[in-house]
Amino acid sequence: MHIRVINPNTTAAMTAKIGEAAERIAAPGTRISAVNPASGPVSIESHFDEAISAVGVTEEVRRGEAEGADAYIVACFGDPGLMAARELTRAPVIGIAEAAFHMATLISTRFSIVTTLGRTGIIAEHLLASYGFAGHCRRVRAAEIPVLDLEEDGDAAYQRIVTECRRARDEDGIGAIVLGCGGMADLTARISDAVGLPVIEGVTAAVKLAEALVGLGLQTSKHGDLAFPRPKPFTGRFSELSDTRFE
Ligand code: 2AL
Repeated sequence: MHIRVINPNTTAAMTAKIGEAAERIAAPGTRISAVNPASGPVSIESHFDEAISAVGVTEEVRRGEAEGADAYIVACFGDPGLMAARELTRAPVIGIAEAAFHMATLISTRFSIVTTLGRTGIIAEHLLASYGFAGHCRRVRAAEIPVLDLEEDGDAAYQRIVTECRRARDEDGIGAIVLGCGGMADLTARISDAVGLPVIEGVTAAVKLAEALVGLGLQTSKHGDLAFPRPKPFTGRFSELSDTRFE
């Protein structure tokens, strides 16, 4: 089984960390290939960053199709380009935010999210609403650390995340915590030990869901809006997509 893990930002060190976390949790016989787009933002912290990175996500899915990937993971907590990616393949495509939300509801009745910046927390609130998980999430908290501080200032970032997770445990009336950034993929066990609650992190959750879907033989439905995009002319910088038959 080949799972393609796409880090939508262009920071190779974060891609390597995400890939290692995915490999550690993957079943024997699962091959992980971790990639990131060649062009785009080095971190994703805004709607604008998400819009640009979504193009890169679709490009990486198309490359994965050429290599025969069995499943894809979109490894940024905003799940940028998730629905577009699903249109381009029959393989399951899982976003790390939706994976973490699903897992959290299976082991707790209420969870809180601890993410990087307040503004990305608002993006997470949009996702909770659009996915139908708003009633399960008590609070979205931000450690107020830029995404790349997780790479460059790891220990200070870790301390701030743990502090916010302890506040969530003590104040939110929750049973579990969801970590809200792909760059936190290596912190799950450490934070869970420090906080004493189940901690769910999306990259690892998504690997296990991808293995389950592939094992069940379940693929992305091509009936309805997730059908392959209709061939049509594209203009300007996207003209090479003109009349592409994605199937
Ligand atoms: C993210 C993430 O997971 N990767 C990234 O670059 N930005 N999202 C976030 N909420 O910090």
